[in-house]
Amino acid sequence: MNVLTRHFRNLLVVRRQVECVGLSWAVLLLAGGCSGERAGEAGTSESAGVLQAEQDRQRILQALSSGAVGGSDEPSRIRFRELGVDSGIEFVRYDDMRGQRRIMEVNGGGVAIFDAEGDGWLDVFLTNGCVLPMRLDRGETPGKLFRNLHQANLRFADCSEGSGLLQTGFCCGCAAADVDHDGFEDLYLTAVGGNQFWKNNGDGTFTETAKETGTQCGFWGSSAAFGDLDGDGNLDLYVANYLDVNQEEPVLCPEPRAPGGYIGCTPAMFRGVPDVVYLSDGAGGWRELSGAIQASFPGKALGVVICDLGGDSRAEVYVANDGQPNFLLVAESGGESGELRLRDRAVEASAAVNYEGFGQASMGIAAEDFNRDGRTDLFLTHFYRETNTLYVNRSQGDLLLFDDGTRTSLLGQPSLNFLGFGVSGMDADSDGWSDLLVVNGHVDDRTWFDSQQSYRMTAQMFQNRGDGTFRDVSRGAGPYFGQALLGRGVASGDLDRDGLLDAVVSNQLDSAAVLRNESQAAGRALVLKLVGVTSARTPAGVRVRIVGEQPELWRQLCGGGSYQSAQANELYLGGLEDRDYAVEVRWPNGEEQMVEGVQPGRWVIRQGGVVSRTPW
Ligand SMILES: [Ca+2]
Ligand SMILES: [Ca+2]
Ligand SMILES: [Ca+2]
Ligand SMILES: [Ca+2]
Repeated sequence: MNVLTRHFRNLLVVRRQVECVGLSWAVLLLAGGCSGERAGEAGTSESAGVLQAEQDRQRILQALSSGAVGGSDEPSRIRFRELGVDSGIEFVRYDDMRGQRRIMEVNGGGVAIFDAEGDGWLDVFLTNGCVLPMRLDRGETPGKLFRNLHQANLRFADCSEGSGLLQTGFCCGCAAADVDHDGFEDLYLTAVGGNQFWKNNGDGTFTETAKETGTQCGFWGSSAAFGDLDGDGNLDLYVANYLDVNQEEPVLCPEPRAPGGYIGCTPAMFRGVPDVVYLSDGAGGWRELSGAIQASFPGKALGVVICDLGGDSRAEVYVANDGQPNFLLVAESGGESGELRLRDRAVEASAAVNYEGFGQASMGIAAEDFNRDGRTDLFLTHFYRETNTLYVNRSQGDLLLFDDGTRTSLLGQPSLNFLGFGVSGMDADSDGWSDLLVVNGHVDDRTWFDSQQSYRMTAQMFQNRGDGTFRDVSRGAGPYFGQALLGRGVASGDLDRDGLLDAVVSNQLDSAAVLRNESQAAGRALVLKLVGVTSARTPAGVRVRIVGEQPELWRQLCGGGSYQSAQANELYLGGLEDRDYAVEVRWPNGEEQMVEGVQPGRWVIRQGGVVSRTPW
């Protein structure tokens, strides 16, 4: 079955499914129109589809015989060492779990990898929960800021107190970017009952500004992302909101047979709440854009990424909804007011539901060009007994189109017994191909009636083989991948500046983990910090390409991604040799800059020409 046939089938199945979630008939008719046009084309290329299917089958059989499936013991280059409390990061998230299994307790929190004081070294922030309802919070469980001490053995110091970044309340996700162009990255935190916006003062301290900027929101915020949605050069903010919950009298699900007398209620028992967009004036002022999101239902959003998916330098927003079709929001100027509108095009683009037409329980997102064809693909983590799903980007021109590559990539089967949350699409072994680090853990302990359904789960590492398939290399990736945990947020960045991407994981009921990358690098890497001048200082959407590499070797700076976590605002291009390269930078405002004589290493490229190299 080829791309267009699948697209047609998805539209038919989604038509049945969306009735459950209240998608309007207007959208269905629109989708039906598109599918009708393409059905004829699909029929004429049926033989090509059969050939493709046979090629897919051969590739899967070949991969099976080489041990790619089922977690082979064949050694891989990828290896991580968990540093434990020696790293200086000592943190166990508090979620006020008291046995009633309130839905707010089980979704955990995230991690931000960002530069808190502008010294070029990546620091770490972990969000924390508190006693619920929030009015009982006495500030005893703050989020923590850990400053990078620039040591080769990777050490951090807790500098929460000194920085004034004293997060209280029940915080979940985080997003980091320099939103007011002063050279320092600010931090937005989502929460149950009032989000927080920490402005970086540039002197190592932070000030909370959500109330004065009107960005508190008030819904249960899960993930957030920065990106320039209206194209004015200032980074806007998308807040992905989850469920309508009452902190004072939460919905509970008593179950006498369960230990403790309760089971976790499913999200289906709650209403979704709409996401919110805030537009920035670039100087610290924010305005909520009401009616910005043109989708047919409010969504139960857990993850969000802002990325250019169509290749036209215009930002799209992809939203992971829990148990519902996902959103692919395309920016357009709306009606008489000329205000920005984000219209959901996920159904037409075959990116709303998976190959079988199911709206899966989507949590985390990795947006990377996994097959190096120049287009950013999407990988989504999902519930137990659902596959994680790879949406391969087939967009051409103005047509946004995705193909479900879960089966052919071999990423489906190994995810069935896992409940995935955070995911980092990192090139762990520096061969130029983006791999996948997935952290897992159930939301409910169901072991009392189903011993197969683990509560704590191991994290997984999938190596991109460069031929469209991935190999589960978890077993050889270090002892951390043998530990059963409740993994939630994960973010990556080159914390120790050795040219390999490290990661930090936020777990529930267990310590947060610093995973130092000790892989055998297949190639050298270029780590780039891009500094916008006429574009936003954190130039979300910037694309960097290594000239002449085939297949395409490029990266895009996206906002958000993973689950409730903020990835380092740096670009990592691996798989290089020790020689000079020419690097093409496409800034978000369309300016192009060619930088020649770039060797592997850490570089800062400032828009308009200033380039500097820092040795490893
Ligand atoms: Ca720093
Ligand atoms: Ca803007
Ligand atoms: Ca691609
Ligand atoms: Ca790789």
